[in-house]
Amino acid sequence: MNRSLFFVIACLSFTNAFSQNSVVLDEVTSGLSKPIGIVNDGKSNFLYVVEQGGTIKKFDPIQKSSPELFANLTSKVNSNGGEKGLLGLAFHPKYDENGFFFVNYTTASQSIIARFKALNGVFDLASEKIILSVAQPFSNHNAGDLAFGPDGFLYVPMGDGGSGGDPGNRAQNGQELLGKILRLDINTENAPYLIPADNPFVSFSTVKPEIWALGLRNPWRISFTKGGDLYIADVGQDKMEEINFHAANDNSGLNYGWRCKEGTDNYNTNGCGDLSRFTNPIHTYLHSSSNGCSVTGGHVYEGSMESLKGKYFFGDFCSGKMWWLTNVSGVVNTEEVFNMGGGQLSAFGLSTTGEIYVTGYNQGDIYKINDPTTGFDDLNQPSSDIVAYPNPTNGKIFIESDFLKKNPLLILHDATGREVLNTKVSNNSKVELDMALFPKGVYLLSLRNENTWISSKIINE
Ligand SMILES: [Ca+2]
Repeated sequence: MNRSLFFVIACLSFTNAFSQNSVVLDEVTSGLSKPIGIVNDGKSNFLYVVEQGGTIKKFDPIQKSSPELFANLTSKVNSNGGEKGLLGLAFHPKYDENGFFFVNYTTASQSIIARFKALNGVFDLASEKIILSVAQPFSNHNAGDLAFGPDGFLYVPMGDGGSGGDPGNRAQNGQELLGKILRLDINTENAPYLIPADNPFVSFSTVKPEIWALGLRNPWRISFTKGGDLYIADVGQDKMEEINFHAANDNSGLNYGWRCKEGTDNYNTNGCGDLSRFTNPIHTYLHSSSNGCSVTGGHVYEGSMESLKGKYFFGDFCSGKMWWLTNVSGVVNTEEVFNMGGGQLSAFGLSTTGEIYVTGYNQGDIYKINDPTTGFDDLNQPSSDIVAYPNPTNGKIFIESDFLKKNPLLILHDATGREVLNTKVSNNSKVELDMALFPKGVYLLSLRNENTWISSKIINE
């Protein structure tokens, strides 16, 4: 070992990590402006962040890279008002072949769903193909998410047009696209889109054929599981927030009840007929200073951490609370797992490997949801490639590894899984850490680059 490469980390960079009981959040990037969507491209490690003002930035959450501009749509987007802007993004299932991605944005008076092209990752603003434009009578309730189902069709949740109480009765009107989820076949060059032949209302004269589901108010984020189940978070009026469920392969054309019902309560039943025909949410929570006032739908965790598998994560923008929901054979349970504080939790996102990320809207940060023990559980590769001494230590500890020459990230997790140190090592074979700066306890030291990691336990006495 070349002692001349002796390197002291004089300035420890503590990352901004939250910690509570059931999950921990580790910051993976920062410096964003009003992030309201986190999307993967189906192939790479990159995550793409939708910024409400009209830009899409991408970063590598494993490398924790800084966000870089992917697409600038600010010339198209009108983001005047809290609920307008660039609101949704979905990559074509064959994005790596055709470069197509789809966005949902507002202009002064419309919602636009459009396709753009980024061949080899290079965005072409002039490639825009308008798929659908829908007039918005009010500035709020634009929903705006986009998602491809496992069936390859594009699902478009639409808000009820806005104001309060759905004054135009749009969500229950089958001739209106507002207040619905639409299902479109976008694999055509001869038309803006095609109607999938098995859409539920193709043979109904009273309901537009694009419609997949009815009775929604402001569905703020939808998510498919790998198996095709669909979770729909619908923002309530004054009383309650709701999570709705749509089972895979059900194309019966469900009606989720708004404005006849708000959650499980009746709201305005004028002209609603038999109320039992509506599909109730699988979970609601009442508005309160503790619970919040505006649901943010997330995803079912299908990544690598065993303790999180099968749990649907969602939260509330007003309170910042995050819950997970289990839905086993129709038996639904929820548990509060985190509190980010109000004004932060605008969106959840999935990586290609099923890991879940969340936005810090006000702060412009993105966090990865981790099991508190993940620092120990997912870093189980042999640690013989790291020599750490003295160990246990009550002060300085020296870390030697050939891997240090590969410019890895050096990450330290405490016993609760909280990330307490995250710093880049540059071309060194030996690092000195001053553990006196940290509380006593067991730590997991790991060295990571994009391909691999190694780790070793450290005891701080
Ligand atoms: Ca409802």
